[in-house]
Amino acid sequence: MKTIKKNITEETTVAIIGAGVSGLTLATFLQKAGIACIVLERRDRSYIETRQRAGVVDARAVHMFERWDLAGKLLAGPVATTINYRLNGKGRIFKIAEEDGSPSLFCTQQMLVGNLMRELIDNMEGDVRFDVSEVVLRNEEGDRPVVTYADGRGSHELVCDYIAGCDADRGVSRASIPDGILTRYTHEFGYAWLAALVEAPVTGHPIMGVSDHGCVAQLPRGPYRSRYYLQCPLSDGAADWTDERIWNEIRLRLNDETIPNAVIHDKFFVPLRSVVYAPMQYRNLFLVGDAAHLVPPTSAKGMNLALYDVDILSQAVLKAVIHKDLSALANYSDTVLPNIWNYQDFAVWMTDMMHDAGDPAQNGTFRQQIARARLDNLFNSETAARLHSEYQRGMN
Ligand code: RFL
Repeated sequence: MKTIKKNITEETTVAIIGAGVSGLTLATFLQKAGIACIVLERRDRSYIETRQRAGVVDARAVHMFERWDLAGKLLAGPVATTINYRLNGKGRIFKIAEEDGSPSLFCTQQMLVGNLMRELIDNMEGDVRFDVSEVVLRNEEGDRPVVTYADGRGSHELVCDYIAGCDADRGVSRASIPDGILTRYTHEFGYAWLAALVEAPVTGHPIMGVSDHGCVAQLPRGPYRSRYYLQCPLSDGAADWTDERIWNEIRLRLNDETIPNAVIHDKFFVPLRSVVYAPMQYRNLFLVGDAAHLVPPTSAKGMNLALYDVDILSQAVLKAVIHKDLSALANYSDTVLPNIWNYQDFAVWMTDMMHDAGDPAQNGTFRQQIARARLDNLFNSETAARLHSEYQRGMN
């Protein structure tokens, strides 16, 4: 029998495109503040709940969740406050200086996303629509924005006051902005990371390793797992890295023959790049998280910057809707971008240091020595160590 597909028109205050970490956090805050919002997500719920990425919610983001009285429900336990910066197998332990207030917390991105979904959908009856397709944004001067999309029930039209583009780098939100409005700033590092999620926990300190054979990192992902990262040429792909090759390279770069092989759950290949789009708004559309900026994973800041954007945007929407004051929304991009550039600087600093200090074929022996001096400085200068701690905690 032929199904009759309907056209359905609805209204809401904020249409949120994308149910990743930024879309779900924004929706949870708005829902808690009594502001109507609908989230549109092209994937299904179980896919989102199992997508593995970041591991640490930095102290700044912890403070934000505390302000919303959600930290206890959403975040997990303490995280290591040390980093083992190894140089050709020789370790030096950097202690991240704690300040007053809450520390950063361990919480993998999929734990946070799973907890947000439980809080938003199951406890607060928030409206998240999965498996939608053909999302199109209309954001004309003088009209209320309209988002159209399709699902199994037919085609839909969502009339709203604001659109939050939380659909990352390849989404439709940023792509809907006419040519000539945004400037794209980008930096390619010229190499990639192979990311491997393994069935072996970090047993000592999280590792950031420099080696003559390339960078290697091991970061915690729960009591049983960790994620290894291996620098590799852009010409490689995940298929070029067999499990045996990965373990051999980890042993070589950490200069430790005793590391045993373990199960590798997934591998992906991430070309290292930094990107910023400015401004981060156009009429009533506001770009959030990876839709507006990317940082290399060396900095562990992508998710945390997305949460920073949500912090500023949620407060601006509250001011606009509850107090009828549009000033913070008008200044959203100008408020957020200085922080983004600050952490782009941190990400470039970390990435250059960790890679240039290794294989001199990378950028030459002069850059190798400079990068090693930078690394030494973290252990020789209290001022440098303090600044590094501030960046790690997201408090700079
Ligand atoms: P997300 O989390 O990718 O969510 C975007 C959502 O939008 C949906 N979507 C659409 N929905 C409807 N219609 C469309 N047309 C759509 N197009 C897309 C997608 O399905 C998805 O659900 O973006 P968001 O919210 O901006 O959050 C950004 C973070 O996810 C990202 O920055 C971090 O994962 C980056 N990142 C890390 N960040 C950290 O803070 N610390 C880390 O240690 C860290 N490690 C990492 C990372 C990213 C990695 N990859 C995958 C590049 C490690 C890796 C390997």
